[in-house]
Amino acid sequence: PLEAVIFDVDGTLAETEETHRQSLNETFAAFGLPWFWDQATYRRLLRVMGGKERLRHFIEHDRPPMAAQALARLNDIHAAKNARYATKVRGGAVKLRPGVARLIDEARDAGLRLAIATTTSLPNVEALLQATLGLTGPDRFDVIAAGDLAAQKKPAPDIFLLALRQLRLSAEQAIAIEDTEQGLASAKAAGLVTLVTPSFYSLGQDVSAADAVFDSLGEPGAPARWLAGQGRG
Ligand code: XBP
Repeated sequence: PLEAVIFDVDGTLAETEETHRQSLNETFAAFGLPWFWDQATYRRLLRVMGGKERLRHFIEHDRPPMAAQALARLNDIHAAKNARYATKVRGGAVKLRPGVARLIDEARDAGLRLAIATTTSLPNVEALLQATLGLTGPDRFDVIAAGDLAAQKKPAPDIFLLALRQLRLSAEQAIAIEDTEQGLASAKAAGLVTLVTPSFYSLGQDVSAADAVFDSLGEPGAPARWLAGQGRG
């Protein structure tokens, strides 16, 4: 039977990527880098999962001005971005997507355990959960598998496999909720039944491998009914 639901974070729990993008652009300016990622650029770069990996890809493939200096300070730039991001999130810049809070409550009421499997750094996840669900928000999740805890980021299955290991469950006992093609690939490679709810930046991606697709987790009844259906048989 179904025992747990494993949530992705960015784009799934909340539309966080515009806040990541703003924090990045502010950080570039603070570091004296003449770079600006507009939405089209960010949409393209989001195909590379992980903030550090994305920056490295941009430096090595786009060859922007001051690439060498930036590469030497990659970890500092990423840490500064995350500090700005966490401040914005704590200030209420990001809301949960419709239906997310209700689904979390309904899943817990139904006796399911909750977990997170994300590419994002752990402090960012905690800031988001505290800002949106209250200071005890992170406690609603039995397992938070985040960022560099996995050797390989999505679309590799590592982070979902880590969440399953920490839950002490096999893939048949859990389902994943994702928003992107790469996240879906990661969850599927881990053997999980996967629900996809496309987000601002992932809209239009090929998510035909999903077991279910909902425009929003707030569709009346539908995601919860689907979830309940997964427990049978
Ligand atoms: C989304 C990502 C992250 C965020 C930025 O991950 O790829 O890189 O864009 O976060 P997911 P960091 O969908 O798995 O939650 O800079 O902390 O990586």
